Amino acid sequence: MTTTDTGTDTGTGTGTDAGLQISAASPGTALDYTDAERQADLRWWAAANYLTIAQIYLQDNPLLREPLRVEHIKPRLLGHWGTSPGLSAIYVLLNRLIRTTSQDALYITGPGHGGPALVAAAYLDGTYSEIYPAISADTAGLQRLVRQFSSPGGIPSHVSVQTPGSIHEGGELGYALVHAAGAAFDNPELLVACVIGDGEAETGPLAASWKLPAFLNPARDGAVLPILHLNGYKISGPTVFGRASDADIRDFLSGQGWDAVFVSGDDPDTVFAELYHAITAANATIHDLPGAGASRRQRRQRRQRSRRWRRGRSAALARHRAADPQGLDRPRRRRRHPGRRHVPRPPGAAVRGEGKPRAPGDARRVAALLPTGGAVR
Ligand SMILES: Cc1ncc(C[n+]2csc(CCOP(=O)(O)OP(=O)(O)O)c2C)c(N)n1
Ligand SMILES: [Mg+2]
Repeated sequence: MTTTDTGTDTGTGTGTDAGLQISAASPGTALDYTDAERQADLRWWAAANYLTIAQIYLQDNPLLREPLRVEHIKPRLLGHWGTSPGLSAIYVLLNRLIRTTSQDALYITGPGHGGPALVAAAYLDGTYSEIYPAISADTAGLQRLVRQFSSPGGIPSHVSVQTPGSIHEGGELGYALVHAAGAAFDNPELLVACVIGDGEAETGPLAASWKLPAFLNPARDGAVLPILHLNGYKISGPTVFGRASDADIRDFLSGQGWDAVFVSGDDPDTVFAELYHAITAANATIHDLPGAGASRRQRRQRRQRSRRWRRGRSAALARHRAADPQGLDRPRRRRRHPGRRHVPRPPGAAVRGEGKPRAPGDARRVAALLPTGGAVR
């Protein structure tokens, strides 16, 4: 569990304990992070931040090649800047972790209006232009990128189905952590890093999700790494965690089963170093939990298999995109047999067995077990 504050000191929350701290409660070994790597990451982050703010404010002159005029600014702004720099910082640090360790990872972002940060990241790594060739990597494409954001007929201010790689429509706060656990269950190879806004943390579903360690099994499930983005605000209003002391936050989270590590500061160079240290050490700690996953050899073999599968899938998608450059007509997936979908389950607690999840049983057999009329209470 890591908290980060890359913004200004709010005088509350992590701000009460000045400077950067890495909790001694994190025994995992952090990865090396050279000055050159950090400078490269900071340059990528600056570009992502520029693209993010350009999407929010600009409708023309996206590279500011001429002096800014009022007609370059969108007439109606939607979304806000608050969370995006933190999301982009974690994005680039996770990418470095993946490149260094081949760790399978999923990034879930909960805080409000973080969409432009993820779109900026996909544009910078080339995925956006690959899927939407009209949003090309030149000034004309950039112009379209900034115009489409939060405009009628364009894309929303949260992560949406149009965002490359997204698995769930955003917009409604509260479900980040429970989705992270859902992805990690029965997926022992996976690291799910999940950013939670301090505003989102006040929603009912998220407040209840802190209990997840009770349901995660290190031997069978992947690692869930929640990252509480404690910027002190929900849009413009103060947050409860933002007004709490570090000690109170630590006590609360530790009572739910999490081991809190605090990173705070307003100097990007230092925060990047400390945040990378915290994330990679936490990942190492989770992998070293007693009973965690399979042996290193088995893990490596599984990773290789999954990479081969992904390569095959990418090749199939590339063939499809070549035939359909607009990228709008996705390949249709074969539907499952209708009798196998939404099967009612008999009353009583479900027991998750060892090994792979299995398809639900035959609908008629399950129906026969139900009380008369087939109603499930
Ligand atoms: C369930 C729900 N309630 C309210 C909103 C409206 N809303 C959008 S962003 C936001 C603030 C979220 O705060 P935080 O997660 O801390 O993000 P930050 O403002 O720091 O970027 C709110 C209340 C929403 N999207 N979903
Ligand atoms: Mg916030």
